[in-house]
Amino acid sequence: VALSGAATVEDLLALGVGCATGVPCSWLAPLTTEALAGGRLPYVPAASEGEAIGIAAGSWLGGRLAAVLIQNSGLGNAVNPLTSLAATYELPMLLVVSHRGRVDGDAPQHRLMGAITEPLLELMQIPTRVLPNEPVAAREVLAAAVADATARSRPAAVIVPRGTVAPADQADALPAKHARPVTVRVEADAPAVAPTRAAALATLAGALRVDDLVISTTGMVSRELAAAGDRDATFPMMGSMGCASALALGVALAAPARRVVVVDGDGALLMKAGALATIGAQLPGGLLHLVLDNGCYESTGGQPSASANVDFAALAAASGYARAATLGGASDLARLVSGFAVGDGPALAALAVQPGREAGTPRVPRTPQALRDGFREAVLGPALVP
Ligand SMILES: Cc1ncc(C[n+]2csc(CCOP(=O)(O)OP(=O)(O)O)c2C)c(N)n1
Repeated sequence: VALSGAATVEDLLALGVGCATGVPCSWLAPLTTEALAGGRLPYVPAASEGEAIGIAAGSWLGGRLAAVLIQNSGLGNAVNPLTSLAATYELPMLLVVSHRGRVDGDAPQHRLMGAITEPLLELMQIPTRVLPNEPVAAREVLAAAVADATARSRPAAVIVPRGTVAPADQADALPAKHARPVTVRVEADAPAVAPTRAAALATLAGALRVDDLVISTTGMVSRELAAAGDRDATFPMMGSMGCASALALGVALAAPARRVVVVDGDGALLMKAGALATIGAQLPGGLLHLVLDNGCYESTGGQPSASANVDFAALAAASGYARAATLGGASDLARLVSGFAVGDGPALAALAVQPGREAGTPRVPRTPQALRDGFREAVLGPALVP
């Protein structure tokens, strides 16, 4: 016996899973295919497993529990956001991990990861269950994992041995190129003197509306933005470098009526630039992606990044964003944020900022759990937060 993909997707829906994301594995293909074809469980194809963890985190913050469907070979790609995002902020998600290399005979590249999959999950303190191939028992295991994830607010994993899910037909329809407005590139008329990062963040803080949801990247960006105005609707990331835009995508898809602003660094964006294509494919209309480009990893001492030869607006435009702009200065930023409407996105605006920091900027003053709860309440309203 083997599980049917369709029935397993129904089980996930019945357990309250509202969204799936991941990177394909042939052993899990029936689930992915079913989610894509059935349309009952929205599936967001991620460019990397780490990005998928970011999307799942944002999805839950936006009110939709997510399942992350990945091959164990991609577990390594997910370690950073699992440890520094999901564990740090205590964010529930269901990991469905195929277990390649579990038994002899699989391809050589799966052998070592096959042997260390369960110990690696255990090292990350992620409770792990093996998915049985019998439907009733499988439903119980999935239910136990989801209960564990939600009751204890953390990722919980189900690992899937070979042959557990019955093979399905090949996914038939590849996504068509979506119809979208011609990308507008706005160049500043007269480049102004680049503001400092702190000044740009203060300008942003001043242009925000009360119910704007903001996600800021790890490092001094989050600290300086918090210093410019700590608010529940801002989620400062303290780790998971590169995952801010994926998390913002998860939020924007779960809360499509909201303006979602993500503040990225050049180094962080380049670390997970695949997310641009994911965002360009998903077209979250409320997403505004700001890149504060100081040409370096300022937070760790100003070491140069590779951004000097990168045109972030061109990169976003080429990735399917609806709008992309290179801003000339802080006043462009204020104008852009004031004028941005849900439906205009996804939009990216790159702003050159001076390297350097505001001396004495404290760490983000609230605990990760308080930041999580405040942000979720800002998305869902106090009545809806369990
Ligand atoms: C995965 C990972 N690698 C390295 C670091 C260390 N680190 C923290 S902030 C940072 C620099 C971020 O640079 P950028 O996104 O350009 O922002 P900036 O600090 O320049 O404003 C680095 C490398 C980290 N937190 N996580």
